[in-house]
Amino acid sequence: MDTDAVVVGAGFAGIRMLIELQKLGLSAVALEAGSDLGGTWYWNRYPGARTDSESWSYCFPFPEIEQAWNWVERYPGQEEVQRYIGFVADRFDVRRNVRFGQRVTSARYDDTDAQWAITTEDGSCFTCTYFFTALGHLSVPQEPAFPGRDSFQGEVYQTSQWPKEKVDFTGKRVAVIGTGASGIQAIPHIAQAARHLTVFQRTPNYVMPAQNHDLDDDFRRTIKDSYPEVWSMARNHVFGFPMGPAGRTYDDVADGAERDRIFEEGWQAGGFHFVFETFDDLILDQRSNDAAAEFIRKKIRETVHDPATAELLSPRGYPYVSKRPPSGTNYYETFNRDNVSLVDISQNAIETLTENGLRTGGRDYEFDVIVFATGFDAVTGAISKIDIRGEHGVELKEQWSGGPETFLGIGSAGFPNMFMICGPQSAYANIPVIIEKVVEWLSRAIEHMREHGYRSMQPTPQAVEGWTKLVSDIFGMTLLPAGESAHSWYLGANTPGKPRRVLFYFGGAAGYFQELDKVADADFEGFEFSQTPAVAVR
Ligand code: NA7
Repeated sequence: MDTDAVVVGAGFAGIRMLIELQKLGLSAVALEAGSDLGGTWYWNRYPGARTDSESWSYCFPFPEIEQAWNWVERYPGQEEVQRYIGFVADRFDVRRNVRFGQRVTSARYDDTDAQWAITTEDGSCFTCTYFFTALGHLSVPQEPAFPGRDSFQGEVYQTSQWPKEKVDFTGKRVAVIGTGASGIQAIPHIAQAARHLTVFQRTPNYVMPAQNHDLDDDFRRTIKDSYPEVWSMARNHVFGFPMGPAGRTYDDVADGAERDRIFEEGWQAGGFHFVFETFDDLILDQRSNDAAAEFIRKKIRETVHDPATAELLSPRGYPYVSKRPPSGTNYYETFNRDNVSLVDISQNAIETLTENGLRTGGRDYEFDVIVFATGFDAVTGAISKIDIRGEHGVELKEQWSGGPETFLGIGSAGFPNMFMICGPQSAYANIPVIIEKVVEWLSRAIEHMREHGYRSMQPTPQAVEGWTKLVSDIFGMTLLPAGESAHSWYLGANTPGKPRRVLFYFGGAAGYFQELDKVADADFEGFEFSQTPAVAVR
């Protein structure tokens, strides 16, 4: 099949791109491995899965959708978000352009006719001029290679590959391995049903209370009436949230009690409000970070009755936010239940799975169910699973063997018309807000090519080098590099053997948007264009 564009993935990014391609009058097909829309929200259907972004900013700024769609919760659950994506796709009638059950295995650029050939697992081939990847940052599950994996006779689940049917934990002895965002959301739900739940924790997290709740009609009305302001705030916010800056730094508040009052306000506001509305230098000034970290540890001690368990749950030795901070609902409270226990595996790795459970620290534990909440081969995992070859047959995997190198997180040198929607080194922020901007930018880029009769574009090696350095320099100005010791996926440090490379632009959503605009306003400076397959124009 030949189309103008192929989009790989039908989550937020894929659907938004299809809508844009339709507006541009281009023919397009999206190839999706799952059997429905949703991407992350299709696969991650474990109990408790929900966003850590408030619903009214975890969406697209289409006025007709904003008015028609009614968010139910402050932080929508998996089902609600997936339904939203379907609603948007149907409103714009793009679902018919999605081919489900199509896992892409290779993408090859043909130098002679400047076309991409995209092949899927079942051997189908799609040729196109524009090749978009919309793969998500967290789409390749990672299960540690524990010995004895096949010997375990009970049920095994992975949070990010959860079955569509309800999993019944009633009366069962359950293990959860991993206390990242997924484990933290699943644990309180599993604990309610299980006979006994044992949580295996390697690194304690700083868990914010989500303070989730249902939305009422008055609130929905207010939001619907103020979407222009919501988006304006989100686009100017460092993380793409409709929040203002805290407007103060550590040194502005000398009194410890006053500082705690500010932290308490952030804690009550919930989720990322604690990060962004307390002190603006939390990830820049160690003292500010230490104060926040100590406040959170105090909250853990106040919540968890058993002091030894509270201490085990208390993160130490790495800065707050240097690992992505999760939001939880009744997370710390769950450890007060009689049927929940916590096992620290920071010093004693899981040695092996056994027929009846697992062994760690020389002790055998018996389970009916083991749940892996062990995260993802983040950001580069999905793209590295596709055999992508650009000009002259150059392999992307080979080019990125030391870590990804992109310009703006969108393009890589030597890969004409391959566009990553929020690829490696794009902005780390509330993802739909970033997707919206990137898709608009891509639309402008395509219009630019059409106006000038260009056939293809790709970033120059210099632009890629400059961007990679900028991304690394910005990261180095923060406290975030210290997250490496705590296996932060911002750096790929959660995946054994993965080259360490800063995987995101941490200059904020607004900073990223300025960079994108600067490039587009200067006739896409940093990209080279080609009118025919053979002639490059700088
Ligand atoms: P995360 O945040 O990467 O969490 C994975 C968890 O699994 C984390 O607690 C890990 O411990 C643990 N883990 C990983 N490997 C092992 C091994 N070998 N042994 C024991 N424990 C292990 O993934 P999530 O799915 O929870 O969340 C990903 C993102 O989704 C999240 O940040 C949000 O953006 C949404 P570690 O901390 O590495 O010591």
